[in-house]
Amino acid sequence: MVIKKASLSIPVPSAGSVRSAKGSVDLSSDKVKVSLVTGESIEVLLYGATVTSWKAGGEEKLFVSEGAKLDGSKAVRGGIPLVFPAFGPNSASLNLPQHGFARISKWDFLGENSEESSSVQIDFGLSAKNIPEELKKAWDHPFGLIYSVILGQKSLQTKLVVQNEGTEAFDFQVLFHTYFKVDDAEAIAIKGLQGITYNDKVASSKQEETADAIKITSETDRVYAKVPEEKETVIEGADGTALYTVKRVNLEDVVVWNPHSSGAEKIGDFEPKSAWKNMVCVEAGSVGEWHTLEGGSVWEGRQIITLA
Ligand code: TA6
Repeated sequence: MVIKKASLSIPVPSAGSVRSAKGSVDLSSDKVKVSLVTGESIEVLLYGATVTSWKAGGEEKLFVSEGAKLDGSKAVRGGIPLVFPAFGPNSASLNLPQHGFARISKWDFLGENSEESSSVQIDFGLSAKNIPEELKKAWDHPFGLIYSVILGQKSLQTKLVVQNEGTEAFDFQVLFHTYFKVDDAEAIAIKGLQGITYNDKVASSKQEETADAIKITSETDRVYAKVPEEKETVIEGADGTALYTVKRVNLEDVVVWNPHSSGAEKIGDFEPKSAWKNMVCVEAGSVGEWHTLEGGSVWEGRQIITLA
């Protein structure tokens, strides 16, 4: 879906709190916290606009490594890092850091802009002015990003709007790199991807998914391509109940990643090394191909995560 450029004039608030009947939005120097009157909450670092906590029913729903840096010194190992404008090795081919620059840049907080009575939406902005000169040279396009994080009682949504502020088209990829917290990664099942062709980055092969229930038994790193939007991805617990359901809007790929014990050993900030058992990444995005965005146009993609 591409819509013509929208003009934005949202005031950028200073530090402080905004309270409403739904809850509160608290801005500090490095993060924003949203708390609903019903008890749910999120925390989002201005660094990378990285969601680092989502609490519901008194439980943390996102995995963050104990070795994660939360001081802006490197991409957060956990939560929901935002991959843009390129995924994985494509970043390197553009001479960009792994997974691009969005997750390692300081975003502007654009305030609360809730559109629904049952949820609170906070927005973040990033444009060429926010990114270091050397990265600008690697991907030199006049872009604007508006990233929305929307907290509901039983849901968390992340939405990215990409604006091409120039006259020349540019290509980009995008991914919400969500680290879901689970009790035992080897006991869960991931459903909704049967029949989809995937790129197995561990086996370096392309295969069709034959399993109705995908199990994590070793290092798993797969890009499921062109997954029909109506096929939601479900993470089921050991007892068969749905823990998380991921719905995509205008995002055609799903990445499934768990480093398992062998992979965790190789990742410096993955701590403790046994914590691979307590996470699984199911990532909604568009990373199999490149999106071409014409000058002056706008693209929007969204994931909607719901709890059982
Ligand atoms: O999304 C899966 C993946 O691309 C894996 O290949 C692995 O590299 C993971 O992301 C973590 O990447 P990071 O750059 O955060 O260490």
